[in-house]
Amino acid sequence: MVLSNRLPITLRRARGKLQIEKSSGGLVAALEPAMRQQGGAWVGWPGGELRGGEKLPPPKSGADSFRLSPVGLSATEVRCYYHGFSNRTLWPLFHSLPGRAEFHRSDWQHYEAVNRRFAEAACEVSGEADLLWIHDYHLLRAAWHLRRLRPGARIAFFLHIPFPSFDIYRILPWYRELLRGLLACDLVGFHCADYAKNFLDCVERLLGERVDHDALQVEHGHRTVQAGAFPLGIDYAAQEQLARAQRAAAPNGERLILGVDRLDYTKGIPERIRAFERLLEMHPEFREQVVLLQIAVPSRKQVTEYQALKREIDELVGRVNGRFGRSDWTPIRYLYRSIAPDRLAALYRDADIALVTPLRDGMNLVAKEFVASQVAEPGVLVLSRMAGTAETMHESLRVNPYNADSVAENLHRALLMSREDRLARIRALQRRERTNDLSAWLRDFLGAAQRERALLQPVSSANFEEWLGAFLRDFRTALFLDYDGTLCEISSHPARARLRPAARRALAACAARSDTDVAIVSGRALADLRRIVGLKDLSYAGNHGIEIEGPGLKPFAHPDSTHFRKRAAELARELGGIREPGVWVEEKGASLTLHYREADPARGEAVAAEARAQISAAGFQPRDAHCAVEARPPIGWDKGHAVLHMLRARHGPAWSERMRVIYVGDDETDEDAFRALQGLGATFRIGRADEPTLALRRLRDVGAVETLLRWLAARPATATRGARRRRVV
Ligand code: ADQ
Repeated sequence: MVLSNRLPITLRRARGKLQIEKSSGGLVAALEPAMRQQGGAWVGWPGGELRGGEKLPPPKSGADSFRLSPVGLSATEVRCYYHGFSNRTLWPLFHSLPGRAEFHRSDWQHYEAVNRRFAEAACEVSGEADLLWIHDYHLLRAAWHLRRLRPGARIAFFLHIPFPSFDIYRILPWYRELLRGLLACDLVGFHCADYAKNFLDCVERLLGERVDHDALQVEHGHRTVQAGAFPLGIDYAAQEQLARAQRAAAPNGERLILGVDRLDYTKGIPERIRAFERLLEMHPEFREQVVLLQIAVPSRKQVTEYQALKREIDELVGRVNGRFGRSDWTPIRYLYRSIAPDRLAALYRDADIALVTPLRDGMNLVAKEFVASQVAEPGVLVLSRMAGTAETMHESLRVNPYNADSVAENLHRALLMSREDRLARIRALQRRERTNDLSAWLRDFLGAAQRERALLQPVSSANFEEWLGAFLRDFRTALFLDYDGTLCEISSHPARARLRPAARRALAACAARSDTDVAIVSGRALADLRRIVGLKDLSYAGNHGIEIEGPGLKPFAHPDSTHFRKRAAELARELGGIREPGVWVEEKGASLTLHYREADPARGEAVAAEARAQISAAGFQPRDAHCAVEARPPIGWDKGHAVLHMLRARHGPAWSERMRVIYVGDDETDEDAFRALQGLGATFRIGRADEPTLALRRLRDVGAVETLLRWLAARPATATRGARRRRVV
């Protein structure tokens, strides 16, 4: 099941009548043959709207058929999702041209809505066992919606454009959402190893997910996401055959330099024309000897930047031709149109040089088509280092497209290159492309998409040494831990949530160190928390920090809490009116929690809704927890306030000069502490990875917290007390 922005067919309306044409472009050419072979369905935008009664062509009968599932887009959606967010935001940014990128919230909102519709359409027409294969930058959020609709689905993604470096990527205001979109997949494929590396780097640094850089895997909660490089190939045999079938062009004695592109600013066409101009300046002997034939297919004509680019190229061509042209020789021939594949194959075959100089390109199929078409006199490929193809096409003459002098020098070198040298280079290029062709790509990608993956190895002490070793050295450590879901698994009843003996030992060992303060910060009532943890030498903050006590601390109760105790008791009585088996109320002084974990799952949401309404009506704040709703007094005090209070109370207002803080938690209420400690501490969120977090890193489970405790307990004692400053993680 394929999802891509465009279907392999395009609807056009000429004089009111619907016409159906085959879509152009590398993606369709690559996938259509595979879909014909395998069957399945293809979800995409047909480029126009069907009116009442009109239908898409029926599927061909027999095994080689696949269905088309059109997603209609309104004019606003085309403007905001397609021309806007896809082509004005993501396209320039992902091509490392951030100066050209625009960021508009409404474009983003339409992008999100259209991605959701694609996901819904895919669910309608696919079966549970189907592989859902999403393509390209228009649909970076689709997997996130698919995963919600179908948690067990097998989802793969392939990006046809570059994935930029961390430095560029983080400019995007919605960087988290897009990364989380990709992490909803099982496999995320790129053209190049460099792009996969950039992606993993962003996932690690921006989302705090654990990454195995050797295996190219991400620990995403309880799933493993595989990244990888799958360089796209062309249908080599077909291209070669097409080139052979063309008549030889009548020789007119000129050497031909060929440029073939969509008219796009990433393709570096003006830069290429300037480099050709430099060649004519630096090497006048080639005037009247060479011609640059530049063919540019019109593209994205509605976007103003593309209109401006077209004008720039028109002017540049005019200038160079005016400057160097003779009555019988025009240096640049420029065609602004699409060319039929057979004609293009003949040009590729007969060109002396293919000049492929994008400023940035995901892969670039023109370079590959040129190589496959070299069935006559061998030519030379001059190729930009910024194209994905440059990662493998070593035998081309690789250039920096921004350096006109160097491109001109390489053109000069190519024009003078001996036949033996040209032949050796082109044969090596051909061999690689013949082997790594389109069907090899499909086989590799689909093979990887079907593979089962084990979870990453659990975190080890070495991981914590790497993340925290330098951060903690020479400082006292203040360690804050949530209890339920962090130090022990969530259980069906709070009374059953017991610390494992190994965790209790490690916790006690941390607390016994003279250079480490340990505090437990929980939504439980203080007395309950102290009882269930059962360790001395620790501080405890109960009721989300409304009540605090511990060594070196004056017992603290928030001044407003007494007032709310009475009202909480009343609210508890009211909530007792929800008579549902398995539902019960835990009274915690100034707050309370209604638990429904043991209730009929089908009734859970209704119970929670009723509880939330009653809690709000009583003037408390309802907050969702694990199969529970908490009622918190509206006193503007949370775990974040509690942590900062404890640090100040114990170590004075300048605590940050002496202390390093670690906070570990697993739920929404811990986010308050993560926010309060931003830039001040090392924060970890445990468990599910599909919720957003402000923590710096994520850990999979309670076992990881135990490892952290053991590492903290065993590390060498701090010698000096915080005189030196170190970077904040
Ligand atoms: P594009 O940016 O479209 O593709 P490219 O890979 O070069 O770039 O593919 C262009 C295709 O259009 C080629 O097959 C070429 O033959 C054809 N074409 C170009 N100009 C033409 C003309 N004037 N007439 C007829 N045909 C023409 C995106 C990414 C690329 C990535 C592909 C596939 O930007 O980096 O290689 O997807 O993943």
